Amino acid sequence: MRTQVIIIGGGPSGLLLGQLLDRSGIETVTLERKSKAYVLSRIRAGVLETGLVDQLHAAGVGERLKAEGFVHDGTVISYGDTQIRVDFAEHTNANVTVYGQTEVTHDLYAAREALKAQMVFDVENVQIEDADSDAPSVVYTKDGTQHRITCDYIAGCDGFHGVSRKTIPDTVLREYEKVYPFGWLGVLSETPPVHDELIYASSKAGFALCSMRNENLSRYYIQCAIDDSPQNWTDDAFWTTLRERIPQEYAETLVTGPSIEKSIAPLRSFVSEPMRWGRLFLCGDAAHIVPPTGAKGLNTAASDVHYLSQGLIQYYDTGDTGGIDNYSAKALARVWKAERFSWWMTSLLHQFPDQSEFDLRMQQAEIDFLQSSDQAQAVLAQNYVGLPY
Ligand code: RFL
Ligand code: PHB
Repeated sequence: MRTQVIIIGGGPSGLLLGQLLDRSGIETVTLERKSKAYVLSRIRAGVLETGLVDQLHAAGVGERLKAEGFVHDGTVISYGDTQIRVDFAEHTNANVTVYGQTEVTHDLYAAREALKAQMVFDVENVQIEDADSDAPSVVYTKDGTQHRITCDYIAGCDGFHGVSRKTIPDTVLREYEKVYPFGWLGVLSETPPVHDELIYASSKAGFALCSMRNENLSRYYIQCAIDDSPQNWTDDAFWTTLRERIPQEYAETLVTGPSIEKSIAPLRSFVSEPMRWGRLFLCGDAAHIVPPTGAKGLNTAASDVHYLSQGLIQYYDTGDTGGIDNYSAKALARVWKAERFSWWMTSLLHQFPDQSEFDLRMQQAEIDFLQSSDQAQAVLAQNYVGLPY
């Protein structure tokens, strides 16, 4: 079998890329290791930059997002007794949309199916061959039978644990990593959000985040030990800890209920360079990871998809490889800025096990500066709503 572009991974990056390419008349095949139901059961990001929202509209999947997404014009940063509302609208003329990654993925699957896109689920032993030649191919096993697809290009959209990045020789790849000494315990509950904007809260006992999905679905996170497990946390213990970490006015009005999902995510900053090797391109979590503080994971995956889809469309329309040749450099320039912002938000708002009194004073000084400076708030707002593509 032969196609133009093989997409490895049916997460948000792979689905969005496939949809944008197929709508431009480029033939794709998507290979996904898991089932569709499994991919849709993952609860992850919730905040979409306008760049991603625009791309979802361009991909023909903006309708439900427009009807059901919530536009947020600001966020609350709380540190001890200090509360700062950062106004995105005032500082940037832009906003973010609160709409879960699960919903984005659901809408993209519906659109892929409507286009009769070629998607193969439950594939095993995916191997990329000859990516550095003019005749690359991908081999995989499905129901015990091995298949081979030849192609022009391969998009590695298979997340942090995928095969794509590992295919690039060590002599070519450079990896940069920072692992944080804590995780986030997240809870989803069918309760009204405690506030109509997100609250990023740092207290002496650790970080907490109040987020949401809709009027009756809340997403809360608390900083936890890196080796902690969701089974160690009863719902009551979670709510008590959350209340201790958020400003009193919200602690008093917080509506609690049974958790419908509880999971722990580790926090990591990671970048691998370059994002292209021969005819293989890395996209999204396959190439980089951010800690979730700042909500940049899904959004950075989306900017990669933008650069790559534009480059491939340019190539298939005109034969010009300029866009794909610049892909890695362009994508990485934006990735590193998202890495910086996520690292900064994480460093500012968490309790670190080895934190000294000096480190605490640095956090406090940073918060005081943020509170007193319009420019500092503008910088936060500009990064939070998303840097231009
Ligand atoms: P994904 O979502 O990991 O999708 C990759 C897909 O590739 C499949 N796959 C393979 N398919 C075929 N062959 C193979 N060999 C394969 N290996 C893997 C996988 O099954 C999967 O379906 O990457 P993508 O598409 O780049 O999307 C990136 C986003 O999902 C990610 O950046 C964000 O969700 C990150 N993230 C969060 N970001 C936020 O902005 N806010 C959050 O609250 C937030 N929470 C999270 C997160 C990521 C998490 N991970 C990855 C552990 C919570 C978690 C737990
Ligand atoms: C979420 O709603 O899951 C969420 C929102 C903002 C973040 C991280 C996660 O920074």
